[in-house]
Amino acid sequence: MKTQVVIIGAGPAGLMLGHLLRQADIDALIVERRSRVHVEGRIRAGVLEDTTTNILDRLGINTRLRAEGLPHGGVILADGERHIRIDIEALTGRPVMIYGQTEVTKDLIDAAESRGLDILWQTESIALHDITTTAPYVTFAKDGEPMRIDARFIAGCDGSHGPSRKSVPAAVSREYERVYPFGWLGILADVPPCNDELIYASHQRGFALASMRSMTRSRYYIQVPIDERLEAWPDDRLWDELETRLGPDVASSITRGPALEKSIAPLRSFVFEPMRHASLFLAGDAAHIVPPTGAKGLNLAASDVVYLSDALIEYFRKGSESGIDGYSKRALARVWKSERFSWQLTMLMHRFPNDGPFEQRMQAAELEYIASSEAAQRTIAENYVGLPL
Ligand code: RFL
Ligand code: PHB
Repeated sequence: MKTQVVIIGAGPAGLMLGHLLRQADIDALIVERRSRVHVEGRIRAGVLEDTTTNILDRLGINTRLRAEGLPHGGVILADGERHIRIDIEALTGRPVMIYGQTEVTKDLIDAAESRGLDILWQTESIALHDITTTAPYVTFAKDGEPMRIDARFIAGCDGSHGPSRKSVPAAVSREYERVYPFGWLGILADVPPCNDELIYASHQRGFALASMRSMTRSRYYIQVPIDERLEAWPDDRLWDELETRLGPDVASSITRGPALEKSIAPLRSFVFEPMRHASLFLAGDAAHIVPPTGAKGLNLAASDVVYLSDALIEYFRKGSESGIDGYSKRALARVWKSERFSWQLTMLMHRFPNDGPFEQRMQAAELEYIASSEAAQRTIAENYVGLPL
């Protein structure tokens, strides 16, 4: 097979990139390791910046998003004593949108066929070849048959464990990493949310987050030690802990229900530079990871592929390489700012095992400052809603 851009991975990065290229009449094809059912069922992000909703608008894949998404004009930081409301919309003029990554993924997959975006599901053993030439190709197996796709470019949108990043030699790349000594235990349940806006709570026993997917589906998280076992958290223990950490006022509004999904995700900050190596481009989690505290992962995947599709369209339409040459630098500039925000919010809101009374007073003083300063609230609001592209 032959195409112009072969995309590895049908997560948000790969799917959005594929659609942006197809909209510009560029041939693209996606190769995905998992099944469609698996990809559509993965429970992940829930908060979309308007940079991300704008892409879905631009693609015309927004009917359900506009009908079912919940615009949120504010977000709450709670510190045990008070709720600090960050009025995102008043401070930035823009809201964020609550719409699950599962729904974004489903909408993009549903629209793929009619737009000539082929997705090959359940492929095995993908390998990248000749990426330093202008005729790279990938090989893999599908239904036991060996296959090969030739392309002008390869887009590595294969997430944090995919093979694309590993194809870039260590001699020309650099990794930056911070691993946090805790994870997030998440629960999804078909119960109404406890509050009409998200609550990020800093508590002596650890961080907690009250989020939602809709007015009938809630998503909650608590900070747990990195080596925590899921079996240690039957639903009732988790609901008890959420009530404690979110505080009595919120607790009285929590509706309990059986877990539709429950899992523990480790927290990590990671950046891989550069995001291009000759004919290979990296986008999304393949190039960087943020801790989920800032709700930035999916949104960074979206901004990467806007930059990348712009660059590839310029290349195929005008024969100009300036866009593709500038891609890595342009994308990384936004990546590092989101890394900073996600790291800072993580440091502010979590309990660190080695922190003493001084560090805890610093967290308390920072929350106190945020509560009293519109400038501090504006800084949080403009980062949370998404920095301009
Ligand atoms: P994905 O979604 O991981 O997709 C990569 C795809 O590549 C496939 N793949 C392969 N395909 C072929 N061959 C191979 N060898 C392959 N290896 C892998 C995978 O099967 C998969 O389909 O990466 P992408 O597209 O870059 O998207 C990134 C986002 O998924 C991620 O950043 C977000 O989910 C992060 N995130 C959040 N982001 C937000 O913007 N807002 C949030 O509120 C938010 N909350 C979260 C989150 C992530 C979480 N977890 C589970 C880590 C909450 C959590 C708990
Ligand atoms: C979620 O609803 O899954 C969610 C919301 C906000 C975050 C992280 C995750 O910061």
